Amino acid sequence: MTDPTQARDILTHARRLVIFTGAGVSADSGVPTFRGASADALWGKYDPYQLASPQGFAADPKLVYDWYNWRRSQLALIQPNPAHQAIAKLQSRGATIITQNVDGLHERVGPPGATILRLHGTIAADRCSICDHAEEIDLHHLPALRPCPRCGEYLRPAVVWFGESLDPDIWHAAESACRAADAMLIVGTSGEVYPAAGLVRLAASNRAKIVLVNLDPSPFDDMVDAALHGRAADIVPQLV
Ligand code: BJW
Ligand code: ZN
Repeated sequence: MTDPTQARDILTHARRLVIFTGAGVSADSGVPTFRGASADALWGKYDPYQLASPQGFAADPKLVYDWYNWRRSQLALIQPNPAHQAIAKLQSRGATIITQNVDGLHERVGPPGATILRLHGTIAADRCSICDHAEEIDLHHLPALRPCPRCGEYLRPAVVWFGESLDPDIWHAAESACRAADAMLIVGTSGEVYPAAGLVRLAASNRAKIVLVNLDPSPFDDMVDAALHGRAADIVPQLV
């Protein structure tokens, strides 16, 4: 980790702080990331287009649904880590959280009722692609693949897969927050997935100061004001 003084300074003086998180913020809770050097990284072991695309679900709905249930069963056992807790402190001081994560860990520690802009949906619900019927999922009592009670299509996890559009209201709220931000804290994202990764450039082009916390090098390293490489659960609490 390089000197955190400048990063702390940026966060202390921010008036409109946006926190942009990815899978790395949950890695210290035991949630596998998608990419990165870890041997557990999901896309190192599984094919993203088979398991996280509408075409993959159409080809083998049970395979995809069971894979999501496996991830749900992992999530039922894990807890938020000190990075989520530190981020929640910033949130209670007015920061906006934009997350790519579907794991719900920010919500578990954040101030009750606080808004979190979940760009890629939630794993704790199913929805119907045809009629939009949605059902919450209890992570401790997982249902099997089943048809939509309204239209008969298979219900699928309420996440955003490759080739699918993000919820336009959430996306526009995220863009507005980034345009208005005077500082951004990025935690634990490879910055490879769009349009989410474009939010960093949007904030930077509106002159926000940017602090990055990530284990591995990322495409944002050269455009940020302070880059701290290491584990989120170690570094983020030191900045807050
Ligand atoms: C730590 C740490 C520790 C580890 N502490 N740090 C070119 C070709 C083809 C397609 C495209 C293209 N350009 C753009 C696209 C479209 C595509 C895309 O971006 N593809 C790229 C991969 C090339 N995007 C989309 O399809 C999006 N929709 C869209 O664009 O709609 C318009 C459109 C329609 C049709 C055609 C084209 C465009 C939707 C993207 C949906 C992403 N979905 C997933 C799965 C969600 C459900 C689920 O969870 O299963 O979302 S993929 C996966 O990646 C997940 C994540 O939210 C997302 C981002 O990952 P994230 O969070 O950055 O995690 P990692 O694992 O990548 O990185 C973790 C980082 O943490 C690493 O850097 C580590 O170093 C670090 N780390 N431990 C701190 N302890
Ligand atoms: Zn339906």
